[in-house]
Amino acid sequence: MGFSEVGGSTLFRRYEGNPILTAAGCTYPAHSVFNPGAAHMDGETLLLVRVEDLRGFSHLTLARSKDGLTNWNIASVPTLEYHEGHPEEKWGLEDPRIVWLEDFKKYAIVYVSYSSVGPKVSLVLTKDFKTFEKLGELLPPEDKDASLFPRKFGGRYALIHRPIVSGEAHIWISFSPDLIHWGEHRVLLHRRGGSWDSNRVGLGPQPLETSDGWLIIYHGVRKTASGSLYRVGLALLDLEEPWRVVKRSQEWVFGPKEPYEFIGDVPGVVFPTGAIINKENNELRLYYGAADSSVCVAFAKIDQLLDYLKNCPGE
Ligand code: BMA
Repeated sequence: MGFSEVGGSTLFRRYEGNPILTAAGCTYPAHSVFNPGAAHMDGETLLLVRVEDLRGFSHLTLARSKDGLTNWNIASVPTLEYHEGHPEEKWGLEDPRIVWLEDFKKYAIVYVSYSSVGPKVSLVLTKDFKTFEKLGELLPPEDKDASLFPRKFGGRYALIHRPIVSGEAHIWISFSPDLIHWGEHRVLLHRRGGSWDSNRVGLGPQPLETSDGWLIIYHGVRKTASGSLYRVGLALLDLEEPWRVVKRSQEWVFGPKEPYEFIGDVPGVVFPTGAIINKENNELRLYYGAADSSVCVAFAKIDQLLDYLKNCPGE
């Protein structure tokens, strides 16, 4: 089965310049910056960063960099924030995941819109990250950790999300012909009793298409006597039937270890929400929130992740 070094093996390597973004580096007063969605556009890495303001509400702000690591150009005002007419966002916008929707020739950003009756997953479209079209919530509360797939399956869009059903937090997949009406809801990845992902699981970054299937990076939560530990696991979904889980790691492959992952608002949290694949060297940059306080990045080779998954069991 190939059990690896405790704490997530050697698959992911942290960037030595972590954290790459902090509240202190924000262009306006902010409490924390974390859990960014990521996209590649016009030769730049774009991070849509969750910024928590000094009231405790979150909005999303764009940061751009040529190499995706340094010299971040951070917008001087919030990029996406609550507006009247969107009550689903009254308590803030959180944790975006971004895909390029070829159908629309637009980026689809699915994010948590925190309504006064609980968190929902909502959709906004953009072609340039300058103008945005808010389409509102996709599903009722309580729901989080969602992303569209970049393409359709049998004429239907697919959404991975994490509703809480009867108090249980599993990862689900749902389908829609029009991005409005959702159905065919199925559990995709269960939380696993006794394991590092025993209390909750939720999608990490957007699903990543590889030759072997959709690479899913997800977070798993274990509650401990001193709080929850958020770690990261891998799964592989069938390319054409993404409701079929082909492989799932038994171990976590990345977990909190560095001081910046233990010191902050929520200690013991690594929470990936964005990923960029550099096609030239097949390297993945995984963007994650550390301790709900800063933005960090880690690297992995796609081939090594897929090789590792080959030796893992199915769900
Ligand atoms: C989850 C989400 C994330 C957060 C994580 C750890 O439920 O709310 O935004 O990073 O908890 O606190």
